[in-house]
Amino acid sequence: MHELFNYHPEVAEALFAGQPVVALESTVITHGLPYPDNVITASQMEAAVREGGAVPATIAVIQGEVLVGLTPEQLEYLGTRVAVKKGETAPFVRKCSRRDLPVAIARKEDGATTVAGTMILAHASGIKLFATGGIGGVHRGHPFDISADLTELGRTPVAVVCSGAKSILDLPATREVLETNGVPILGYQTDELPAFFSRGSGLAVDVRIESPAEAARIIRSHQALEMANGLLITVPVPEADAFDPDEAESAIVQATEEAEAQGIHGAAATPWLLRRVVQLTEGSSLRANVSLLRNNGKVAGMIARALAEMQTIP
Ligand code: PSU
Ligand code: MN
Repeated sequence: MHELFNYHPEVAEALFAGQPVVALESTVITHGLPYPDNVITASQMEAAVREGGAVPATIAVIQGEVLVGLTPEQLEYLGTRVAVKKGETAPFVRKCSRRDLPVAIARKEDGATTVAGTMILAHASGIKLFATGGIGGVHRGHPFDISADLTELGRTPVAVVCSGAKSILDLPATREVLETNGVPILGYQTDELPAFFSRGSGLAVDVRIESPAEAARIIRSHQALEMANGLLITVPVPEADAFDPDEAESAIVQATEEAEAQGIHGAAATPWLLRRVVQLTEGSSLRANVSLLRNNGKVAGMIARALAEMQTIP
């Protein structure tokens, strides 16, 4: 645990006792999903982590304070902040990747943590597992717009459970950067790297695993080697809730072209594209999004439990 962070009592107790804990990010709440679906989904994801056998710890910054584990009131508060600064009085939440965390904390702002930001705070707290929907990657047509998530995965030892990345990104390039950074891509009951809304991307994972115990064994040997990097565990969206790949692709192509025409890039690109894809698909992509978030929470909970069980065996 970190002495400067504020732990939810249940999370503090679990960490102290060596019980399984799964970190959850907050950018998906503030920048990834519309209100009130964001708050509802975040609490369903917490419930799914419990169902898997672990304690959920949603991570965020509120008024400059790092919170590890949120109360329902804090979740609602974050879910109703606006993501874009509109004037002095508008509630604003900073999207916090690695570079943003010191700024948000020093200025006592509200901050939502990305995959990179959440990995940093989870690791500082002794949390080994982290569940989310999709990671950032290399943007299509912008080979130098590489998400800090990929760099973080190369230098922070946390296992990230996700459904790959949205094809708003250049997935082959994203995969190459992960390889360069030494990040193994495990496919949970899949041979293919999932592409968020759809179960496959046509790209191979590095290794297929079948069970939470198998994932835990790989994390365990990664720990034994004292490697500094992270691991990626990719889980396809549940079959019944997958979103039609062609429909997803055409919305993504349109959104990407519009972003290009409007000159939207940098940190604003991902949130803008996510919002636009939801609008273009009239919310029908939302079902897949909610479903995979819950499922990933549950799988991460099961892996965290398997890992905690292994660690108690002498
Ligand atoms: N992809 C999604 N949903 C999300 C994000 C990515 O499908 O909510 C968020 C995550 O928090 C991720 C961040 O870490 O966007 C990546 O932003 P950037 O590309 O600016 O690094
Ligand atoms: Mn970027």
